[in-house]
Amino acid sequence: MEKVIITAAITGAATVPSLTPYLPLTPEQIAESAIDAVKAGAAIVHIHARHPDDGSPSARPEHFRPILARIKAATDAVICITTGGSPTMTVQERAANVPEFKPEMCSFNLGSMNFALHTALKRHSQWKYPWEPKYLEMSKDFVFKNTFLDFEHLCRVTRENGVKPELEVYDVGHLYNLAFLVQERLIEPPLHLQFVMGVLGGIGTMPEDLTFLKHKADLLFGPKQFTWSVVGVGVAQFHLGAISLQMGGHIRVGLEDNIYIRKGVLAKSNAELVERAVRLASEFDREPATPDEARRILGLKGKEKVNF
Ligand code: KMH
Ligand code: ZN
Repeated sequence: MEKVIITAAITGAATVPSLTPYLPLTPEQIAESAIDAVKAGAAIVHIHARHPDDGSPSARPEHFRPILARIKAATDAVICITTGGSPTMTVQERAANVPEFKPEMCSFNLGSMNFALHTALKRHSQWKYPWEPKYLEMSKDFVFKNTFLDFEHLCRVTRENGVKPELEVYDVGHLYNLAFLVQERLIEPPLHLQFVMGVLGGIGTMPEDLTFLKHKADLLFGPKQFTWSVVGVGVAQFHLGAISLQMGGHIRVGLEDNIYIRKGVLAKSNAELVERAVRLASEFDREPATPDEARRILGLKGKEKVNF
């Protein structure tokens, strides 16, 4: 079977600092965690930025640049910058880092949806930063906006800057949104799909949820027109990763989406999560792809063509 591309999602915007002491927050911590994740076998690192003073999510280029430069200097990894940002950002703010940094990849969220994080308030009551409980509570009435006008903007900036989208699919309707973008020639195959499973507001984490999404993608695009990866949110991350590995898919792990190395045990780093993914892959006779093998599989432009 083809090599498996392991993506490490380093810090994200959904995991708030008080949920785990191991979440990288400062630019230095985020960069070093990504470098260690690459050493452990990740070919792609998926990067969000945070305000250095309180760890709150940030879309500001000055918070991204030191992270990107450090990872590029220390590794050959493919860098995927988020355009999802956080619930407190406009779509323009979120997408502005694409023309700014011209990364090899960026995320591309394929539909508006509820993106509820407030359940964490039931499990936690001590907060390091005052923004955390407010942020979680606000998510109960938050719609993660990704309209067809937003898609047109993101299609344009990714095409103009040679950026390959990681197409975030949270539910089956998002595949139909994508089919429309392909039909309108706003986005060109080959596509790279990221099945994001387990967000409260999106599809669940049952095995049949995954096989259903993959089957729908096969019907809508044809199996040769896309590569695909799976990120399970929470403890399902490795259950769904195991199914993906058996089906020829790729896998995304990381503290952005899952703070546990196994049920009830906090992961101490992104590298630890990547190491488990590498072990799991070997059980299904799949080797981790190197960054350059990932570039070949995904058709990426190369790290010398980025703007950082
Ligand atoms: N953390 C995932 C649930 C993005 O960054 O644009 C969503 C995500 C999307 O990674
Ligand atoms: Zn993300």
